[in-house]
Amino acid sequence: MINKRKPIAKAAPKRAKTKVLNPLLEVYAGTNFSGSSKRFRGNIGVQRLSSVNLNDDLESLKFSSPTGSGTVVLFENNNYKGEYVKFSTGNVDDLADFNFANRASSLVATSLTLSDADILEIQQNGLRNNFGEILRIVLAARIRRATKRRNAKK
Ligand SMILES: [Ca+2]
Repeated sequence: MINKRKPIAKAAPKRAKTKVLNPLLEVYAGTNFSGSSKRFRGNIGVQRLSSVNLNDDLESLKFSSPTGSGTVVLFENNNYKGEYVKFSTGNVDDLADFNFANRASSLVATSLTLSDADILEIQQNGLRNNFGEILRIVLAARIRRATKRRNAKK
């Protein structure tokens, strides 16, 4: 007897694929893309790598952008301060080659090509609105939750 299969439910219409125009940054605690890692997509700034448990803990990275151009900047201190090193798209298998192993405390990744003047602007005035700042949002949410808890205790 032929076991007729149930008609397969029609798959939900696929969402139109969003155009991938965002750069993708992957950072690693070990050399050669090993160890703990974290992915960041989009034009973003990470004010504190400590928030993803990677403060002073980056040794390699991969950076790609659909436009083929872009900039990653690693900063020695939180909030884009201190010495920095910048890279265009590509892979860096050992940040020690740039004297920046286990030093980065904040970073910026963007499909824009940033000049040193642009970076100085970021260091002095912070990021503009066309950047996301993931960890500021996380921090704000944390503060909100803490305030709620305090109020609930009253
Ligand atoms: Ca640091």
